[in-house]
Amino acid sequence: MNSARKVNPRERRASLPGGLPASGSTRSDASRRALARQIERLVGTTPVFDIHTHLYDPAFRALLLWGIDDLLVYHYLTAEVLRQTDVPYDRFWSLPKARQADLIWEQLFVRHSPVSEACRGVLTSLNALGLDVRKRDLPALRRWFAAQDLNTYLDRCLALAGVERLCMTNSPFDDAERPVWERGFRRDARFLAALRIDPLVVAWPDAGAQLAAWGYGVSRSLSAQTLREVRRFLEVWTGRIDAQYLMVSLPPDFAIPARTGASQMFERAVLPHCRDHGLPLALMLGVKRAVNPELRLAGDGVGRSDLRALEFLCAAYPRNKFLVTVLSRENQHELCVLARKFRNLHLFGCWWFTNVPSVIDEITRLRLELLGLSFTPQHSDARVLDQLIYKWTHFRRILAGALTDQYSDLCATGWEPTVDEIQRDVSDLLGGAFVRFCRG
Ligand code: FIX
Ligand code: ZN
Repeated sequence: MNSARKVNPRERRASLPGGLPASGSTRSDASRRALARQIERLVGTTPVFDIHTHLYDPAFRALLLWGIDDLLVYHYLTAEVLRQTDVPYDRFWSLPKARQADLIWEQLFVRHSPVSEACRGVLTSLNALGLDVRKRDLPALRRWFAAQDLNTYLDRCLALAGVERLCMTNSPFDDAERPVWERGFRRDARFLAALRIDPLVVAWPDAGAQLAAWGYGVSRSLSAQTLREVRRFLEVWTGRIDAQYLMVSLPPDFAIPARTGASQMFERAVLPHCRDHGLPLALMLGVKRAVNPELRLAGDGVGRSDLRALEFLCAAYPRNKFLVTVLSRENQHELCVLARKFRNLHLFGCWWFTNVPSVIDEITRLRLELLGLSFTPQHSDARVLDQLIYKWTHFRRILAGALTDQYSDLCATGWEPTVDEIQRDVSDLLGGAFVRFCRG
């Protein structure tokens, strides 16, 4: 990927200011501040490859969400507002989007200070777009967004977020997106596809009934013929969307090997397919779907995953590549240790409930300490275009802080990283290592 920013050749050769001070014990405050500024600049200007989002190529039109109302009704905020009000759930869902947004604005921004990460995120994005958030004027914000042209606005959001390319989440089982792929369209090269296959693994035989309706010769039981047809389905969709990887989210108790349909589906269809195409399989582990169904998309919870399943997969299938993120904070250390054991395992992102500054900071430092630079510390999971701005602004700040500490500790040993070396490392963290893993 073309991610290296232009560096002045003089600067390239230079070591960072500082190094061991005369005493040999600590760096001076001034040299540490210079190091921090340098890292902040490199982290702030290196383009990102955002490897998991729920955004769509603009050709999908209304499926690409953007603007103030979509920012406000993000499911992270619906979960928060439904704690602050006693509006009955069904009454809330019966409201049109703009009225839901009004309620969220009133309750989470006006009547209480917007201190949660999801609230702060809205304000970071608005502020970066040059909007005056002090006025607390929702109608004025709506007027501003209504005047934007989507294509120009898309470029602006990507530029403000520093996102060069991103992966969508593409499900053939989604009735809104499937017909767009089937019709065909001119791709925007910045939007890459990832084939999402949850129903095949967690909702068989319902998913089988869908496949049968689309002309695949499948039955309820996972017979050899059915599994062949599932592989044909995967072939068709991998090719149609030019998938960069396949992806599935799994509950905490997912087990493999096991005498379950999910285990069979993996071992006899999904893994062979990924091997044949050299494609990674992304596993998002630890989600408990619909803990409170009344909250709809906001109703999912978290559980600690049994990572023996992942250990088995990595060990038994060395020719498969696994991209993995886990939802439970309690799993993070164990996951890092697993990644040290298996080179076919690449960790990515601070997913969903771990995507809050205190936990991102902890996880990122842990990964740097245990894995060095061979992982992808973040993805945005953005569902609304404008969220790219805040998700990456907030993350870059944390990454710069963590890297400053790591490089300062390095300097204390007498090893002085050059600007070029730090640029290389940051480019790896923001997409380069992912690209190499996928190609390898
Ligand atoms: O399964 C996923 O890809 C999750 O990221 C989503 O289902 C979830 O709703 C989300 O948006 C989390 O950030
Ligand atoms: Zn997601």
